[in-house]
Amino acid sequence: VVAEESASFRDVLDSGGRIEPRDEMPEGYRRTLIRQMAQHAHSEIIGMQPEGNWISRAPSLRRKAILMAKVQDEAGHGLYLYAAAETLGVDRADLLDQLHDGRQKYSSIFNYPTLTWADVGAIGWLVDGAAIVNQVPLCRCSYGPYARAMVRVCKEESFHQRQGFDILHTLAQGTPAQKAMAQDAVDRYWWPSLMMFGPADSGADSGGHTAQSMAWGIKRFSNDELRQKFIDMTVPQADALGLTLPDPALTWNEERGHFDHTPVDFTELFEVIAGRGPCNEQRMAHRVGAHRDGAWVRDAAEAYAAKHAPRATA
Ligand code: FAQ
Repeated sequence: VVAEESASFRDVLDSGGRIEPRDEMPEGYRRTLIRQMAQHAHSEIIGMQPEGNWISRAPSLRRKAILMAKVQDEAGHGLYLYAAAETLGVDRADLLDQLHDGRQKYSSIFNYPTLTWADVGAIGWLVDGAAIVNQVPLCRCSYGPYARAMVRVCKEESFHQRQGFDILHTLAQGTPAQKAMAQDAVDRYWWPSLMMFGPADSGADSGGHTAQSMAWGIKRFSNDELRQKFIDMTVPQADALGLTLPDPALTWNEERGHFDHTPVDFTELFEVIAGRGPCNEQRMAHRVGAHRDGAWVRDAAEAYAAKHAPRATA
């Protein structure tokens, strides 16, 4: 790790190559990747909670089996991402400590409650849909281990998105009460899903990391570009579902070749990121409690490894 970009590092980026763990890299590049990858990993495991809330109440055995598989996939995604982050010389246990004491973040979206079964559909359709739009370009991220982890994650997210669409499709074709439940879930999850892409590219609501992350080939598109891509993709899908999106300004702009929309209220995003969303306290308390309750499993695994270590090296 070096302070400045070296010529060899720049050459790899300019030729579209991959930076690998043993390659020389600027300290800022390494730190940015650790921040983003850890935040991404934390999001995957905190993201198990809102849907996990419905496993015991899924409306059929089939829906329950599918939801259990999805939530388990999310644990797997967390695992790939923590393992990928560890190639940058950090320790997973330390990353978890940083999540637990608030030094690292997780996605704002998982601080919203899942009030009905339709919310599980809205999460699959909108949240996984947004995750795919954000993560497909990350398969071309300049850091090899992150890019490779994203390939498999994206394949699994595509299945997740289809299952969410299928839940909402079934409800939207059902009784008026079921259709209303689906519409209510979409109404509540639409704006928070748009906030997943992060703050605006410019102005008072802008983030700050995008320009540097794009120069380093970590991000390939800006937050607003990806948000627009997601909106353009989702409007026709809402039509196919027979549901509406809660934004009267959504209209096709022929000149821009995109849907126009009401600007996102970033005050809400910043409030949620600062810990003041509807479920932040509950999510963190559950996570910290699960970690504490799992201490004996980690201790047992360590004792087992220690017992078998001499045999493994013999
Ligand atoms: N929530 O300058 P930028 C999933 C923070 S999908 C919380 O734009 P950057 C799948 C940001 O960290 C969700 N914090 O920053 C799933 C920064 O903080 P700092 C996970 C946010 O990094 C589905 C500050 O604001 N996906 O889990 C958010 O260049 C269903 C300034 O922002 C990923 O993490 C937010 N929404 O761009 C699982 C994707 N937005 O350090 C279960 C990878 C921004 O300055 C169920 N990450 N911040 O204090 C990324 O692509 C990027 O990190 C962005 C943010 C686009 C999220």
